Amino acid sequence: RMRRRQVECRGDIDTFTPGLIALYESLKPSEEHKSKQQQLVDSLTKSVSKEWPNAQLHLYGSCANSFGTSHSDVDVCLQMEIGTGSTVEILLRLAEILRTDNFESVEAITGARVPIVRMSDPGSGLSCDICINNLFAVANTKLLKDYAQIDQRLLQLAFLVKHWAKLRGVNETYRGTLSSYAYVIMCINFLQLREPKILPCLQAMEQTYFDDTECTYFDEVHQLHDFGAENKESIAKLLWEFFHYWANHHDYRNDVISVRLGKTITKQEKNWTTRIGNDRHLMCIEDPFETGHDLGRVVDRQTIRILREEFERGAAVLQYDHDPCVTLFQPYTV
Ligand code: 3AT
Ligand code: MG
Repeated sequence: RMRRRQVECRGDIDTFTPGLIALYESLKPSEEHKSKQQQLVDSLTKSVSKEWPNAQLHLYGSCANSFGTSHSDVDVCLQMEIGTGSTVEILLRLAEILRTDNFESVEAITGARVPIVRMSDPGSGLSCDICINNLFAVANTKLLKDYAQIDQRLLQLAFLVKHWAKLRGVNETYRGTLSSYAYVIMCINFLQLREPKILPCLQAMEQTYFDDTECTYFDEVHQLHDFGAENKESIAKLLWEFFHYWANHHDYRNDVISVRLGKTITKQEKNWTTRIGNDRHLMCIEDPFETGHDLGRVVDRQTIRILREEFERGAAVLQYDHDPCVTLFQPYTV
């Protein structure tokens, strides 16, 4: 197993907490942004219900999981009976309708793992991804939202990590780095593993079934609002620990992080030891519901190096820089 480097955090780390909290506050979406989202949802609902009156429209992703910023797009899932047609046919028809209704840059992306229509709404200026019957996405959205209600340090940490990832250019799945969703999952698992724990493992707790799928878990999170109270770590300390974990502690060769189990498990247990097709399993992040799905599947030999260098940089900046709240988020330039 990997050599574990023992490093102590700098003594004055907590002095950076107010700056980080202020940054987090500035990233939260404004009321104006929320009303623009609603505007988009309203005009989309109008377009969709003309053709498919029984379709239900669900918001998923960061506009509904509480991890959204003012820069986040709107993710929509249409739930409908598709009868004999295929999802792709529906998406192509949807693209046609949206063009007729004057949405802009309408594009059907049908070759992706999750086929979508992407468009932008001139009314609100927002862009939007629409998928069909992707109930896993709706379920994982609720899971993230429920975790966020247990301890406010999750939202703070995840906003900062997402912001860092965007500015440092490591939030681009099409280039082999990680999705926003993967970063939030990494934050949840990290807080499940603190001592004392800051988050529980909702999927391992006794549950009252709120649906009949495998996507159920203990969701009465109002009972858990003081769960992490015994742990007094500040957000600056946690952010440093997060980078330090991914830079120096995580066992990339053997381990898989699992929010479902609230711990790390081995690649062996998941049969993720070798490359299968395009899934290289170099950095393994288990999806909480689609457990055969590795959220790090896009990471390759080159991008894993880039990611690890960025984690190291993050830890070093928080450890040694005199103004880490600025330096950490300096945009990456070549
Ligand atoms: P942004 O604020 O838009 O960056 P987000 O939370 O909307 O963040 P994404 O746009 O990456 O995140 O993804 C939108 C949602 O799609 C989040 C999650 O419910 C679902 N999702 C994304 N990637 C995956 C994945 N690899 N596996 C399963 N669900 C995913
Ligand atoms: Mg999104």
